[in-house]
This record gives sequence, structure tokens and C-alpha cells, in this order.
Amino acid sequence: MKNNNKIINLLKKEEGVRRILMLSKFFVPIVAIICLAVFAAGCGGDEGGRGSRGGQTKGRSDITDAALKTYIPPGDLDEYYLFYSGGHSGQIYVAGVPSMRHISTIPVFSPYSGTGYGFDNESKEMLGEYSWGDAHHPAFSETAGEYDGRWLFINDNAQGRIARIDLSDFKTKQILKIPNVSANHGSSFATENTEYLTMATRMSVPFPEGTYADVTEYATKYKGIVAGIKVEPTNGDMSLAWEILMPPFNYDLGDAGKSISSDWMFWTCYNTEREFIEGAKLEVTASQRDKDFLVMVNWKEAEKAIAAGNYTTHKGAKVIDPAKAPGIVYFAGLAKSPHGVDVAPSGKWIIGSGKLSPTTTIYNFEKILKAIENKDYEDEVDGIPVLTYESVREAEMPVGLGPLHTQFDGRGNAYTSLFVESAVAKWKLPPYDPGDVNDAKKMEKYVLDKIPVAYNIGHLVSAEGDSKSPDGNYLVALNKLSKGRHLSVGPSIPESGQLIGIDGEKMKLLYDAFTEPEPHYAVMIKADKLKPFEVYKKGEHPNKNAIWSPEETSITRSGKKVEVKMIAVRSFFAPDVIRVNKGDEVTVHLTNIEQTRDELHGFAINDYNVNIIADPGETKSVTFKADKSGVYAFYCTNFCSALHQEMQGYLLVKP
Ligand code: K7E
Ligand code: CUA
Repeated sequence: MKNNNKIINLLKKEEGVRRILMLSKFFVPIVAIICLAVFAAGCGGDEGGRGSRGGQTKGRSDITDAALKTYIPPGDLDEYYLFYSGGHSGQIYVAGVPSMRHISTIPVFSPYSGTGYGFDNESKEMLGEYSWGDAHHPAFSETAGEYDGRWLFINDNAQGRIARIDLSDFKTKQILKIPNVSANHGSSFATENTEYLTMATRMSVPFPEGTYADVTEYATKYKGIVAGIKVEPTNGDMSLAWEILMPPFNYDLGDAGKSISSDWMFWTCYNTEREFIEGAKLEVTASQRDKDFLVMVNWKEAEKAIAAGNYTTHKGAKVIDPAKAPGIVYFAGLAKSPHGVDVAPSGKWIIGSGKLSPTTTIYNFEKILKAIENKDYEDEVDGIPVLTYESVREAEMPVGLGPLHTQFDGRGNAYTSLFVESAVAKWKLPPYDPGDVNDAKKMEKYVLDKIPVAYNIGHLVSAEGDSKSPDGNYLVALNKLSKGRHLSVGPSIPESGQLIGIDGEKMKLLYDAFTEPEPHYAVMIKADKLKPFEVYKKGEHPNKNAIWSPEETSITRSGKKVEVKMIAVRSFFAPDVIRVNKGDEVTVHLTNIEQTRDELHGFAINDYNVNIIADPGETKSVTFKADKSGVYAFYCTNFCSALHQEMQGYLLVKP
């Protein structure tokens, strides 16, 4: 309480200073005197305005500093959008940074009655036979290595799928399912100009998909796949371009190259022991070898192999066998049981993290190219060359225990999450003193700072951190545990996102936020890069079932099929009575003819599990079987006007 009052007082003072500074444009001489007086009173005159909430302010406790950096006054807007993946909730959460306020939820792989997603015919068709997905890694579309604000992609770790969200209306527009990829985890990372998105098998299965082979035949019959998903540059439409047949490892995380490495994709993999021994615990059997692998795929070479017809087709997918198409895939040793792989903004440094090693491995991409050119191989696995580790690694950084993922600030620093240590380590990217690189003790000096997080961090994300030019001001730690950090809500508690300031030498914890399950990864984009539209303007989003006036409404029957064209507008439906016979198949096309922002109308039929919602100017369709006779009320679910409660009608089902 005491602290709160202190903050409020300081905030009041701060606001006062800010107002004075704004006025100073007009009353410079007077204000100069006042400012001097304020300085003398010990309150910093270093207000930099909302856009540059940077720098540690003098004379204030950290708590005040954190409050000033994260407090967005009512009515003011955040600087960044943060898109959190929702894990097995199948959704994406949208928050503002630095306030960390939750703004919206975008349903992707799971139905969400709040927006009617998964209830209308269009989204039902996208979801197909599945009612959930495991959303792990969101990725922005990029142009020349910078976030272009067009689309957001996200993978489904459960079902070999990838989805595209249009950032002009924050809605899921496509879900692509591809064959042969079992558990798509190393996804959905975008290449420099969104030529491709990555996909990869996390849990190898017999190839092709649907083949039966006992786990005793794991080493020979089971296979992994890494795949390239082509993105149509005009409309974002995704399609499968190629698959590459890989040894039965677990392909974990991926990333796409930049600049010098822009033709390449990277993944980590574990269980290079290629075993699945019943009852022997994978955690044990997959941790035998001292090193697993970094996987490198040249997608330009994969394109060439496809163009040359050097592939076979399985379940409709063009599959390249790297043993028969050299020059596409390479391995390099990577510290035991790796998880994350992250390409630095320059594209030259590839950072791999081995969960069971207290170091991250920094590869030099120039050395990788040289090793490939010189055929500097230390081994070969299923026809795939393994580059000599000593030739391609630049250094190993002793970051701490349980390194998982790495992000960047654009000033030559990297930030690695430490799951076991519950901390974030800040360290310096190369160059290093040549005398230091082979001495773990000497490398310690390049670990510049460490900050504890609460608790057990997985991913972390910095502002525009996957682009060529990260902003270097904010970092969000995505933690698996949050106990004791919020009011208790029983045995299952939320995950947490902790905002950390990274604009100074030392990292500073600024704010605790919480989310539903489970934000594996998130991406952060400058707010001004997104320009979502406000209504579906009449004529701009053609839909063959759209109608715009009461005169155009209709109920037509052909055999046992009934089609209803309906409008919704404050505060009525037309038609408001639908008469059908028991056993009819009824399709309602609902157009919300409003052209005012946020004037949504819902259409729910009681006891029929019908719940669709149309945004202003949008048309949605729903088809159901009128299999229960009687009278069923329908009504608008979104509070739309003072007479919203009156917005209702009846479905009459004749026996
Ligand atoms: Cu949870 Cu990227 Cu799927 Cu790491 S992953 S934590
Ligand atoms: Cu329309 Cu409530």
C-alpha cells in the first residue's frame, strides 16, 4: 500500500513535469526556472516522451522506474503488439507492450464460441476433422528480413498443420494440413522474403504416413520429414512445395536464415541415437550421445531437385531423398539434447542450445559454407554429411543451466532462456578474443548479465527479435510456472509473461502478466506496422451469399434443402421466422449490413448448437439438420444496441 502511494505520488510529479515540458515550447524562459527547481528537488527532468521510454532514470527506485515504463494511461496506446501462441488451447492471444494488457484472442485451431469460430461453415471447413491444435510458434511474414505486418503464421504441433492469420482483420484465413509430417514442431519460421515456411517431424513414424511398423523397427522403418511450405506473395496462400526424408530423429526447433544464410533453414534434433525402446524411457535413451545435430537445409537446392524431377511422390507430397540428392542437407554436431536454434540478425551466427549442456553453441555460417565447399566432413548419416564440428563452430558460450532459446537486441547482444536456472542470460555475440574461444573460463566474461525469472522460462521474445533489426528495448520471458505471483486460482495456474527492459546494460524486470495455456513462443511487432481495417466495406469483400437490404432476403427450398438469406442490423433479423420441416437441411447465410465499427450481430438458435457471428459487413453461413421438431427461438448474442434483447426470431420445425 505504502509503495503504491509512493508510485502514485511520483507518477503525479512525473505527469506534472511532462506537462511543464510540453508547455515549455511556448514558455521556455519561465519553464527553465521551474525545471531547475524540480531538478534541485531531486526529481529527474529526463522525461523522454512515450516513444522513448528508454534508459534508467536517475534518483528513482526500480519499482517506480518499472511503473513509469509500463504504465499506459487510460486512452493511451501501447508501442507493440505481442502475439502469444496459445499452445494446446489452439489459439493466439494478443497483448499490448509495455502494458502487457490482453487485448484480443484469435482462434486458430480450436473452436471459440466468443467469435463463432468453428461454428460457421467457413471456419468449420478450415478446422476439418479436428477440434483442437497445439499452437507453438507464431511467425510474421517478412520482406527483406523485416516484419511487413501482412500475415502471421503458426504451427500445429499435433497434426502436421500450419495456419495463416491475416493481420488486416486478425482472422485465421487458411489451415494447411500436409502428409507425412508427424507432430509439426520445428515450424512456422519464415524465410527472408516469406518464400517458405518451415515444417518438421517431431516424432518420427513409419514412412509414408499411415504405414504400420512396430517400434522394434524404429531405426530402419521410422522416418522424419522436414518440409518447405511455399507462400504465394500476393495473397499468402500456403501450399506444400517439398519434403525431405530424414533419419528417425526428433526434429525440434527451427529457424530460417538471413542475409548470408538466407537460402537456408535450420533445425535442431535429438534422439540421434535413433532408438525407441519400449519401456526404456526416451529421456534416457535419447541422451546417450555426447552430441546431437544441427540440421541445415538449402531450400534453393531443394527447389532445384524438385525442378529436375529428383524426387518421388508419397501421399501427394514430393519427397526428396538426400542420399540421392546431395548438396541439400547437412548436419553438424550440437550439444546434447538441443532445443532452440536461432539465427542472429546478421545471419552469420547460428545459435544452438543443448538442454543438457550449460552452453550454447555459436556456429559461424561463413565457416559452414567453407566446410561444405571443402567437403570437410567428420561423418555421414543416411547419406547426409556431418560437417566437422571444430571447423564450423565459433565458440561455446557458458550461459548457464538448461539453455533453450535465444533472442537478440540489435546491439550485438543475445539473450538466452535458462529453463533449469529460471533466468535469462545476456551475452555478447562474436567477435571474441581468439585466445578466449577454447577456454570456457575465459568465455565467462562475455556473459554480461543474468536476471532471475519466475519461474522456469521456456521461450523468450524481444521486440522485432526475429527480424534483421531487433529494437532492443523490451524482452518478454515466457515462463512455465507462476506460483505465488498472483491470486491463487486452484491447482492449475496460469503461465506467465514477464516484461524485461533490455535497453540498459543491466536487464530490469518491469512487469508480470499471465496467460492461458500455453504460450510457447510469442512475437512482437511495432504497433504502427499493423493497419487493420474497421469494417468489411460493402463491395470490398465479395461473398456470393451477401445481401444488403430487406428486399433481398429469401427462404428457398429445393427438395429437403432450405436456404435462408438473412440480414442482421440494429435491432432485427429479416426474416425473423424460418419455417422448415423436420429432417430438412437448413443453411442460413447471415449478412450483417452494418457499416459501423464493432456493431457485431450474433445468430444463435437455442438447443440447436448454432452460434455464428458476423462482423459489420461480413457474411457467415451455417448449415444444420432440423432434426428436432418444435419451436426454437433464435437471438443475437452480441450486445448491439439498447434494443439488443429484442433482436430475436423463431425457427419453426414442423413434425
Ligand atoms: Cu515449448 Cu518452442 Cu514448442 Cu521451447 S517449444 S519452450
Ligand atoms: Cu444484434 Cu445484439
